[in-house]
Amino acid sequence: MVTNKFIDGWLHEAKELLQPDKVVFIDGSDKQRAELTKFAEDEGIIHKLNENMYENSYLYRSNPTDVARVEQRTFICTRTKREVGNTNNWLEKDKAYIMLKDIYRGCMKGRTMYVIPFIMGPYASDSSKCGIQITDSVYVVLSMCIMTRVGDKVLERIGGTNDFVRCWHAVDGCDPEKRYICHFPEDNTIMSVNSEYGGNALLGKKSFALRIASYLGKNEGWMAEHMLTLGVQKPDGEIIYVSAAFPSACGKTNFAMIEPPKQYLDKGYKVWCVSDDISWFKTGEDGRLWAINPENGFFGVVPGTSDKTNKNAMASMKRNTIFTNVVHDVDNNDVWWEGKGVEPPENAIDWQGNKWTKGMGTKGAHPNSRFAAPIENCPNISSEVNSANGVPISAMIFGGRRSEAVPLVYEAFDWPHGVFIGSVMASEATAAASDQAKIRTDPMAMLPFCGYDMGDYFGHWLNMGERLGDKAPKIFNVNWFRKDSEGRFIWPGYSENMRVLMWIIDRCCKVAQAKETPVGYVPIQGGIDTDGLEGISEEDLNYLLTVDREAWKGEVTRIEEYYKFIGETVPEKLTMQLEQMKKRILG
Ligand code: SAT
Ligand code: MN
Repeated sequence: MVTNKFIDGWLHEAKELLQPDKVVFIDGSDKQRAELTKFAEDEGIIHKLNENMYENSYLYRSNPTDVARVEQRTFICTRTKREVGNTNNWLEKDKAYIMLKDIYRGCMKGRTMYVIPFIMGPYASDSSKCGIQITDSVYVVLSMCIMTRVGDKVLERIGGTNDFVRCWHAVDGCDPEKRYICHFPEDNTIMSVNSEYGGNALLGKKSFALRIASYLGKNEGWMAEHMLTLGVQKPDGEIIYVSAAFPSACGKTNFAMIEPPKQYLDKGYKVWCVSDDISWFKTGEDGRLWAINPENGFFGVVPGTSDKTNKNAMASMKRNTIFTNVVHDVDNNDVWWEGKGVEPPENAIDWQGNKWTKGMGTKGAHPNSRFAAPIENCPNISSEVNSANGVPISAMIFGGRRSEAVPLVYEAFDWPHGVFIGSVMASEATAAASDQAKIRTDPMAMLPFCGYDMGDYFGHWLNMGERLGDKAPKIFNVNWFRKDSEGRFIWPGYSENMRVLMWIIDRCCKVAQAKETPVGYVPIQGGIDTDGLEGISEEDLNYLLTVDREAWKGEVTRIEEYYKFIGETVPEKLTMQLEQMKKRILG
């Protein structure tokens, strides 16, 4: 094994503090993974499911207090608050180290410390970055083995350098009062304690690939975004790639794996999934923006996933998958969840481990129950997912859950206007975080994930656009969630979102027309292909594409307040965008 004084020194410090009985290095071999899986099964930590339904797949039930990200307890720790701004929780970094070390002290006594070397991004890519996570949770080890590329090969890549993120993780009784997710961007360090939930504990994911990486990206001239990436292959074989940012639990995984409606398939269209949650972008030699997926697996919301809503996700969870907090169908040793599209089992255990029937009126699966599945399981995974350069991006799409005001789709006038649109996007609350307001502004879907000041982050987006010039992707906004006066969703969503995606692709290829509105360009009448689309009238569609000036006056107020909240770092170019929009709306 490679010797590295930085790794040795850090692990020595960790052992002294955590005092584990035993240290186990995760080498990335199938043999070791099978042994750890067996161990977890024997200990009753995970439960093996019916092999005929889910091959080598397991059910895990979390501590009932530990089911989502905890934004109130997530901190960026720096010297001064200026670096993190008003949208992040801040702790002075020396004080944070002292507090965390007090919690960590001796917490692995009598147990094993696992050491997981992992890489975010393909081995072949220069853009990829390495980390090492220590943890005492075998569930976290097995989940990391799905979500990231792990093992000895990563240590070889790190070589003798200090170029790795130090990821501390421990579960010391899972006490919610002592739960902290802390990031030290200046020190390439993450410290997480007392949660095993994905976004809090699989530190390659939100903590590294977004919070630390966004900070590195700003300093190094690239971008880490909460975005899916997909490619639409046209009948002539050309593939156009787009990326899209939606807040957690707003359908990124469904959109990334979208199954086009039949008539598109018949014509020869295909969609390829590159990433369902996070994309890293850098400018390529051709001057365009290129994306890689830093992850190696999916950590998707389970409820609502069915063959109808996301066939590819259903196929992705068929093997080597860990389900967390879903219903156990005891007779069939199967799993079930609300929205699976089949009747619930008679003999069932709910996500908290209690006997459960539908008639009880409670949810059987937790609304934020999840599946962790290897990316290679996905039937429409892109052949570029392991490539060194990634894929060139033609469009970036923002979106959220908005029952009012926001049109089905609109296009920014140019890059700065697109950055403005992203900077003020908002969404209604979901179950992905436990402490959300009803509707919140969530810039670029990065509110919980940006590792530094939000105004500086907007500035970085503007700078990237300047660098890209006329090669910059076009920017769009979508909203699948507008409701009618009776509170019903108007747009059918899921597969049918392909129709909106095609308008976006056609705009990128300069073959679709648009008309100008105060908020951006929208499709002209007949611009969205409705061939074969049922249950939606032309009137509905017109309504979905209208800009309601009255409602947008409210948006202007919300945006003004939000920019005030971010403070002085909001770039002047964006306050100018706001003024211009205000004029267009107020007339
Ligand atoms: O919990 S995760 O952060 O991994 C999923 C999400 O909330 O986006
Ligand atoms: Mn996410």
